[in-house]
Amino acid sequence: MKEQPATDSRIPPRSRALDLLRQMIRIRRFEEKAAELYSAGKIRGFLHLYIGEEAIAVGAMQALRPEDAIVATYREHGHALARGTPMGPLMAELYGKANGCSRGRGGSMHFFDASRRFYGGLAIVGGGLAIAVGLALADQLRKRPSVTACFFGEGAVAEGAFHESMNLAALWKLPVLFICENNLYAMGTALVRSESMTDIAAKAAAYGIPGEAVDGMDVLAVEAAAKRATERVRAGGGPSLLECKTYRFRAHSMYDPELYRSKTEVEEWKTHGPIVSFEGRMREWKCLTSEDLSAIEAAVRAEIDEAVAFAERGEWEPLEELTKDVYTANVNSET
Ligand SMILES: Cc1ncc(C[n+]2csc(CCOP(=O)(O)OP(=O)(O)O)c2C)c(N)n1
Repeated sequence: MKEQPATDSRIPPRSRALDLLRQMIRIRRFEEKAAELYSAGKIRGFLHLYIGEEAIAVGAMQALRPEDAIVATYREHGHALARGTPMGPLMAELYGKANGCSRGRGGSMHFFDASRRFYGGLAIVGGGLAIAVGLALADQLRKRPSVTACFFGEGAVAEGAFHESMNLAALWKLPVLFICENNLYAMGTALVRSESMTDIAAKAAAYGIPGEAVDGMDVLAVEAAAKRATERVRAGGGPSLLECKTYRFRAHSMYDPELYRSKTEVEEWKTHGPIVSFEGRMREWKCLTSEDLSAIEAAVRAEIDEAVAFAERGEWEPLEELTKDVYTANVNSET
C-alpha cells in the first residue's frame, strides 16, 4: 500500500501510523505473555499490567529525544518498551534473572535502563515525581537541554510528593513534563472518592503550571499534546502537565478481585480501547490491510518468543553477590 497522500494534516503517513500501531500491539502482547507466564509460575512477585493504556506511553514517547530522561511507576513495561529497551532484558527482569535490565533484582516494578535515561520503574506512589524534579534540576544546573518526562497515576495527586514536586518544579522553572495517567482508580479507590476536586490540570494551575487534559485512548491526540507541552518546556517555559484520560482493562495487579467496578463498565471502555480504535481509523484512512496486521502480529510473536528464550537461558545471580551494590553501612560487619 502507498503512503497516504497529505490531504489531511491530521492523518499521519502510513508508515508512521503502522509504527504507532505496531508499538502498541508489541506492548499489549508482551504483557499478555507476562500474565500467562505469571500464571505458570515463571514470574513471581508483583505484576501490574498496562493493558488499555498503551496509547499514552507510545504517544508521549514520540515527543521525547534520546537526551531526555524518563521516570515511570510500577506499571512501566509499556514505557520501557516504547523507549526502546530491548525486550529480552525486560522479560529476563520479570523472571528475576541476572541478564535482566536490573540484574533481576527489581522485577516487574523496577525496570531500569540508564543508557536510555530510563530511570524506573518505581514502586512508591508519587515517589517518581520527586526523582523527576531532581533529574530536571541536575540537567538545568549542568545546562543540558533535556526534558524529564514523569509518568504517574492519578492516585499520586493525593500524595504530598505531588504538591512538593509541582511547587519546586514551578518555582525553579525546571524542564519537567508531568504526565498523569488517569485511569480513574487507584487500586480499588475511585478518584471521586479520594479527591474533592478531580480536575488534575487545575491542580497544576494552582502552582502556575500550564496543564492540558487529553484523550489518553487516542495515540495521535497524546502525541500532539505531548509535542505541544515539550516544546513549551524546551523553550524554557518551566514545567507542564498533561492529564491523559484512560482506563486499565485488567485488574490493578494479579491479586485484585476487582470488586470496585462493574464488568459492564470495563467492557464499555474496551470498545474504544487504544488499539482497536486506532486500527479502525487506519482502516477508514485506507492505510491498514489484514495482511499488515498479520505481519505485525507475526513479528511481535517472534520477538516475544526470542525474549522468553533469552530469559529462560539467563542465570540466577550467585548468592555471593547478594550484597553487591547494596548501599548500607557495615552490611558485612559482624556487629
Ligand atoms: C506511598 C505509597 N502508598 C501506597 C502504596 C500502595 N499502592 C500501590 S499502587 C497504589 C494505587 C496507585 O494508583 P495510581 O497512582 O492511580 O496508579 P495506577 O495503579 O492506577 O496506575 C497504591 C495505593 C504505595 N505503593 N506507595
